[in-house]
Amino acid sequence: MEGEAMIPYEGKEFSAEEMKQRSQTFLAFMQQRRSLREFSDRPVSKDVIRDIIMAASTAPSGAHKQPWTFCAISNVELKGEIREAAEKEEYLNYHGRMSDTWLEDLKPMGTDWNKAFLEIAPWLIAVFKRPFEMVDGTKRKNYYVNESVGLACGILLTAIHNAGLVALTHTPSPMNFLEKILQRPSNERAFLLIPVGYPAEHAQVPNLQRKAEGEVLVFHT
Ligand code: IYR
Repeated sequence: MEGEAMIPYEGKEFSAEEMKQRSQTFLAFMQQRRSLREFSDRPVSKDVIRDIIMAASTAPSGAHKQPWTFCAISNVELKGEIREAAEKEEYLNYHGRMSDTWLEDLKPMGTDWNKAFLEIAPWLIAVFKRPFEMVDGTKRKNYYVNESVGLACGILLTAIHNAGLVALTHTPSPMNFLEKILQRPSNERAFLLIPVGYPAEHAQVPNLQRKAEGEVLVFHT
């Protein structure tokens, strides 16, 4: 039995000064987030991974259907299987399936088909979207599934950064091998594969600049 239909909102309000301080501090903190491809094999506790994922699962979703499943993998054999399958697809991507323009655009990232990080990182988080649910043997569509799961992944990456860890938003393509290896039910589709851990010692990142305010923000006041 659910509780009452509506309950009072219990949010915290900050003074104008505190609000300004918090938003500036958070922006500066988020400016430090980087996608990494060089991970340490240092272990990360299961409790931290659980908290990070449950933070992601607070995301808003269409009709509050929460159409996501997060598989957190530290099992060495499974990570090996996932790496092997991902590299098989990526080899084909980098050797003919991706356009010349795409390969050119990726040059600054220094990527190739080798995905050693899938075995080195202590955890892989495989995110699945659930386009529909099976309810009493019938299909019930979920709503705004990509938007909902994308929002959850944004919070996931923020929670990882907040914990002082690093991640890569990895998109092996196609990635239906994840559904098979992790034996997901028929209503789940792989959405993203996110290695999580500490950065490798002396890890490097591409020297990229983020767009400036004038390029991404339009005020209508
Ligand atoms: N999925 C490939 C290619 C790739 C594509 C984009 I768009 C990137 O920003 C980075 C990589 C890979 O992971 O190597």
